[in-house]
This record gives sequence, structure tokens and C-alpha cells, in this order.
Amino acid sequence: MLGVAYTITMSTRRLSDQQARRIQAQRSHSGADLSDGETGLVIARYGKQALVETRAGDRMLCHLRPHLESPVAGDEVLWVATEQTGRIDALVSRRSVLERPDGRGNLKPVAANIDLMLIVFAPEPAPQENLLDRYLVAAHAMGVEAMLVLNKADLLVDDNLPTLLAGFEDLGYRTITTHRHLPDADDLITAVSDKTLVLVGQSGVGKSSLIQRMLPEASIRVGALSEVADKGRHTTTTAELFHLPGGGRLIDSPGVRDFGLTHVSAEAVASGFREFAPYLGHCRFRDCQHKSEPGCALLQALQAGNISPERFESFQQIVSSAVTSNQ
Ligand SMILES: Nc1nc2c(ncn2[C@@H]2O[C@H](COP(=O)(O)OP(=O)(O)O)[C@@H](O)[C@H]2O)c(=O)[nH]1
Ligand SMILES: [Mg+2]
Ligand SMILES: [Zn+2]
Repeated sequence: MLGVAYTITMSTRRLSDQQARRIQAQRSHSGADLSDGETGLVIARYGKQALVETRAGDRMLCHLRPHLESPVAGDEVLWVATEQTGRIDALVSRRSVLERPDGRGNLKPVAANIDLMLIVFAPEPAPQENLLDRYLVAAHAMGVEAMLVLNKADLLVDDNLPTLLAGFEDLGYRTITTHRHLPDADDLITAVSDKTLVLVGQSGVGKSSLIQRMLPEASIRVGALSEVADKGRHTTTTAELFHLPGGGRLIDSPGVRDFGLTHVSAEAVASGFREFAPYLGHCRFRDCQHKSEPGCALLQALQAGNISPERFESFQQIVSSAVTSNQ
């Protein structure tokens, strides 16, 4: 068992009947015996092992039962003690999951049971083209709320990024501007409340630093990574969960150079652009590609100034890149 220098209060929430049935189904499916396991929360995943927080607040590095669906930070699992450590036997059904294609284009879960996606960007490194829109589409496809954070605002040199952020605010998204020299991160902590939040964004935009600012005690700032696999390194290599005193949970995710959306259909991309909603389904042709078709409701909205040219171009680029990489 791993020693932890701090105590964690975790709700001893009982499984709902429905959850229990799902676990039962998955156990039978994976051929596991039906001996009693205990529920736990996955803090981080390392290859064939996962760091599990027990109901008592201890942390155990558990092995995974073969053929088990891959548990990730935020997952609720059933685990049993073994002679040495523990073993995860079953995964409780997720209410949401953030997935990302691996190098070979296969979708891999990154974080589970998320309520809120915090999309972080900064002056340095400057946002990649379309990345924020791609995250917004992903959040919509996952069914989670998205919030935009302009971080490292002490490095701002012009109005470009504040204007970009204001554009998202006009679309109805919650937004926050912050940097590490501000006294506290109360506005963010309030936004998190008791929800589970995942921070996403390019490597270097300050996601890990932002989490450190939100955590209260110096002692709690020691991440699971430094306890286990990543000694001496500060780069986030796997998603990792942190508790806030108010019951909220923060999941730090590794930075992405490219956040592919190849698994999302053109329709799902369109519905991820929330200001398109009044026009979708109103084109003359049912299979309208919104490129140059006569009677295209989106193109009309663009011409009327109801959709911004930047967002429309971003939409076209996301759809065409998804189509190209599917071929
Ligand atoms: N100027 C400035 N630098 C910051 C701020 N927050 C983080 N950094 C720096 O940005 C770099 C990347 O931070 P990190 O938290 O590791 O980013 P992550 O890759 O998104 O997790 C580090 O060198 C931090 O010291 C900030 O508010 N202002
Ligand atoms: Mg990081
Ligand atoms: Zn159209």
C-alpha cells in the first residue's frame, strides 16, 4: 500500500441498484467470481496498473484483471485485496468519458465521470488553430459542460486572446481569465463546486500550475505521479485526479499536440457549434455539406452575420480533416 501524507474524505456513497446490476453483468462477462469487492476511485492509471483510492481514503496500486475495460482517472471500480496489493475486478459504468485517439487512431479513454471540461489556453504557447473549437465539439459529444480559461494572462501583449475569449462568452460559455500571480483561484473553485472537472489544453498552457493554485494544503500538492511512477519529473504523462475540500475533483490531463476528432460525425461536429443550432435541419438538401449548396441555411446565416466567419471556417476545417483522416 502506498503511504499518503494526507487524509482524504470521500463519500461512502452506496452503489445504486442500477450500478450494482451493471457491475454484476460485467463481472459475469469477464468471468470473475462474485466474491465481494469494495468500491474505489481511480486516481491515475499506469500501464497495467491503476492507483485506487479506497473508501477509507488509502491508496493502493492495483493490478487489472485481464480483459477488463481500461480504467482511467475518475473511474469507479470494484477491487479486491490480494496478498501483495490489490486487483481491480470490475468497472462501474461511466456517466461520461473523455477519449482520445492513440498513435494508431484507436480511441483510448483518458478520464471518466466528468461533469465539466475546463479548456485552458494561454498566450504562450499560442493556441493551435481550431483547437478550442475541437475541444468544444468534444465536450458537446461527451455531454459535459465546457468552460474556457485564458491562463497566463500576465503574458498578454495584445487584445487577440481576450477578444477570442469574449467571442466564446458571447456564445454563452462561461469564461475565466487568470494567471499565477493572482492571489487565489476562488472564481475557479466556485465554478467547480462539487463537480468533477477535467482540464484540457496544449502542453505548457499551465494546467498543472492551475491545479496547484486550486489545492489548499502544501501537503496535498504532492501528486500521485511523484508517489508512484514519475519520480522527479513534472511533465504530466497520465491523467491524474485531485480532491478539492468542497467535494470537487480535478483531473489533470496530459497535454495534447493534436486533438483528433476523427471519431465524430459531421453532424456531431455541427451540433458542437452551439450557435448553428437554429439553422441545422433547415437547409434545402437533407445531406447539405454547407459548402456552396443553394438554400443552405448555415451559409445564409453566415451572410446575414449571425455566424462568425472564423467559427464557420473552423467548422469547415474540422469536418474536412475528419473526413480526410477517415479515408
Ligand atoms: N507567466 C506565467 N507562466 C506560467 C503561469 N502558469 C504556469 N506558468 C508556466 O508555464 C509552464 C507550463 O506550466 P504547466 O503547469 O506545467 O503547464 P501544463 O503543461 O499545461 O500542465 C511552466 O514553466 C510554468 O511555470 C502563469 O500564470 N504565468
Ligand atoms: Mg501538466
Ligand atoms: Zn447547409
